[in-house]
Amino acid sequence: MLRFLKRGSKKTSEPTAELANSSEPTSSSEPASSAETISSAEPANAETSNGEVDNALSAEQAVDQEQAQHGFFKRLSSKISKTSNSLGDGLGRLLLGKKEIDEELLEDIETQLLMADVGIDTTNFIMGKLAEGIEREALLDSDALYEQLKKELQATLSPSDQPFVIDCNHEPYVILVVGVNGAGKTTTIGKLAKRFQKEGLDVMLAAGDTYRAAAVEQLQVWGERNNVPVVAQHTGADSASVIFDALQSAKSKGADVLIADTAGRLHNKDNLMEELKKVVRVMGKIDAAAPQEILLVLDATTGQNAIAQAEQFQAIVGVTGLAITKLDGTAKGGVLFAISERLKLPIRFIGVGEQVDDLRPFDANEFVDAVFSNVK
Ligand SMILES: Nc1nc2c(ncn2[C@@H]2O[C@H](COP(=O)(O)OP(=O)(O)OP(=O)(O)O)[C@@H](O)[C@H]2O)c(=O)[nH]1
Ligand SMILES: [Mg+2]
Repeated sequence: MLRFLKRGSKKTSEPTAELANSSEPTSSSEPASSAETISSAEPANAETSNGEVDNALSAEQAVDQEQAQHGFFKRLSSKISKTSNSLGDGLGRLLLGKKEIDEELLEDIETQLLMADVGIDTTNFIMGKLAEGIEREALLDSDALYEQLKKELQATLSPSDQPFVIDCNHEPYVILVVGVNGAGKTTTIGKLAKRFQKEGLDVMLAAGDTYRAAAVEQLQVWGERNNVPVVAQHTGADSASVIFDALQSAKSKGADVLIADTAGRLHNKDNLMEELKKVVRVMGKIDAAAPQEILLVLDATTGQNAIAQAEQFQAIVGVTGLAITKLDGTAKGGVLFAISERLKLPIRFIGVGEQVDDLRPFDANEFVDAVFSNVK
């Protein structure tokens, strides 16, 4: 779940000043009116002196919330159906029905994990844990093995189960989004902008991908769709300077969140990776603590290569969180377990489609449950 650490007193003034830079958003894309609409559309935050109405509302909201949760879970299960077919259903078929545990069964489990891209190291680790249980005679048949395997998979993900928290003491809270070409950075930014906006936060975007033709326009389209201002310059401009301008602008307007896009880069190209260091350094001139989050976007369909990418980005700029995209398009969602086991980095969000609502905060138990949701 998304959580926000609220400032002691939330500012009341809406941004009104025009941005100085002509390349910055026009007043028509200012968030003021949308911010008003959003806060008035959030009954949970409404203050009322009538306690009864309050209680009635919260009971109704609790039911709504539960239904929404159930709906989300069903959607998640169907979105990651390729992974659940290969991993969850595959393991279910192998294990359920109180079969005897033998070498062949253990080998089949191993193969199933490897096929779902759990990775050799993580698979060995999990198989080792199961072998311990068998030796201790704690696991006597395949049903027990199945339950234990689910537990081990959940435990593997637990270091990454750290929800994204926006600390509103930072004004703005800056998220720098990095990753290789086509990983889904810009799409994830669009989805995040919508999500934060729904939570009543003033969001600004920085079009820091000045490298790829049409990258600026792509972000602007997301901005226009959601009525979120986008600070941009022309293609070929200095990325660090665009992001610097955006941070200055976000500060002066009192934005809650600034999300900065960057160019996709090969993780093994030193000069491009150096550019990212510059972006971080330049931001530090305005706010020593910025960026508050360096969100690395990884494409799940790239499998084990995602781990190599993460290690490189981590070494250069220090990744603080991950968004793993395209889990809808692959049977290899098992890579999440490998990523978590190897990197121990928080997985903040998972992308399960191209639409704006196809982004979910990552919850380890929910993910494992969704993987095994079809298993009876
Ligand atoms: N199926 C699916 N497609 C996605 C998801 N996230 C992004 N995409 C698609 O992946 C493609 C690349 O996404 P972008 O957001 O442009 O990727 P990028 O990292 O910004 O790419 P560059 O700017 O070229 O570095 C687009 O066609 C997106 O629609 C996802 O979760 N699921
Ligand atoms: Mg992009």
